[in-house]
Amino acid sequence: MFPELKNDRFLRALQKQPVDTTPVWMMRQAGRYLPEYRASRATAGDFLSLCKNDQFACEVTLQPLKRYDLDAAILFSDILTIPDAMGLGLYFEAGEGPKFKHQIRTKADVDALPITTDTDLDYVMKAVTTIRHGLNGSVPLIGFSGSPWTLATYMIENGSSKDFRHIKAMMYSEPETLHALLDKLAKSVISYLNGQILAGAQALQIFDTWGGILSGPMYQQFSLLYMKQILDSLIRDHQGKKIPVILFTKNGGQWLENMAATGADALGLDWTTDIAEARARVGKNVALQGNIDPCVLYAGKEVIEREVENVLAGFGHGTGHVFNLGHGIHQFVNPDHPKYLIDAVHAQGQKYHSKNYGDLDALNGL
Ligand code: 1CP
Repeated sequence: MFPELKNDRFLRALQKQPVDTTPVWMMRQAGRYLPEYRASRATAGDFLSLCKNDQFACEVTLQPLKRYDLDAAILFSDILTIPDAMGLGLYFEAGEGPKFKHQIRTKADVDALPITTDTDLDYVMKAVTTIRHGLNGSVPLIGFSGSPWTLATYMIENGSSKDFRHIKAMMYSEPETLHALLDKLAKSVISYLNGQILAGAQALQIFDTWGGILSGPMYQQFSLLYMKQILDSLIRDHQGKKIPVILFTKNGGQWLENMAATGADALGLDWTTDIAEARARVGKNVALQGNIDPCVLYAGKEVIEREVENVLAGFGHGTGHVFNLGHGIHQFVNPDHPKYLIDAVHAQGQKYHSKNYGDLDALNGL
């Protein structure tokens, strides 16, 4: 029903199958650093109108692919669609980031929340299908969701936070209330992501942007446990194709072994983790995605090419690496610069994939 996939480098690398060169995409690749994105947003009216109209969502998803030789597209949407569908009333205030009309602070607030299903987020499923057709088989489409913990931070703090004091206060003084919320979110995320697979997503990423603010034991109980529940309930094979899942906990570098044990196919790394060490620790079990500092894109071509080489060499020879930024691209980046990065990954990446992959894995001690 969908056109045949022409470039499967990204899906192959996630499954540690041989590739000709390292695949690359960028977190937040569709967004404010692109003038054409800002123009589409102005036409649509605002950010949420872009997300809620499948034609607009498709248009902005494809914008970075027109400029750069990317190996994957990511659904244009936001992680906060689930809390919005739970009735919290998401809105964006200029310069302030996301906000809700209703915040979650008490057990009564949590008890009143519904568990959402994919039909509550019909507009997202429709966008996935429209984008998949719009891609016309050029590259695979990534679906995504926030992790339950990360979604809960926004619902309880009512937007972005610097200290996360409300959610942490709840975690220590009323843990059962927070667990009840995380349980509802995990169930909602499962239907949401499975819905995206049925609608046409070919890989998934779970964004645990705020898992890294937790202590080790709290990370296990309040973030990782729920991501594991999600992984256990996702459709992992659809119409004869594997649907790889990437788990990204920002600042989660110390917990890679625990993250790999969830059964994820790949782990996203931020730039604070050494990719060579990460590969030595978990590279046998999972592929790795990352992890150049997004601020490298503020520099010129030569520096970008040098830093790309450092990350490629850090991972070393053989498959199992998807190149990415360590977090989302910044809105002030010059839109000419990502091209230097993406072309450098493809050109310089070839030499890491040229021989017998099994032997090269052995050379790397894997
Ligand atoms: O003004 C605008 O145009 C809105 C800016 C914007 C954009 C472009 C927001 C608001 N969301 C998005 C799109 C978005 N968000 C994508 C699109 C696909 C792509 O990658 O191209 C994705 C995957 C997200 C995911 C997302 N939203 C995350 C997880 C990833 C991450 O960067 O850590 C988070 C934490 C959000 C919340 C959110 N939505 C928007 C903003 C500005 C934020 C962050 C607020 C904060 O800093 O806490």
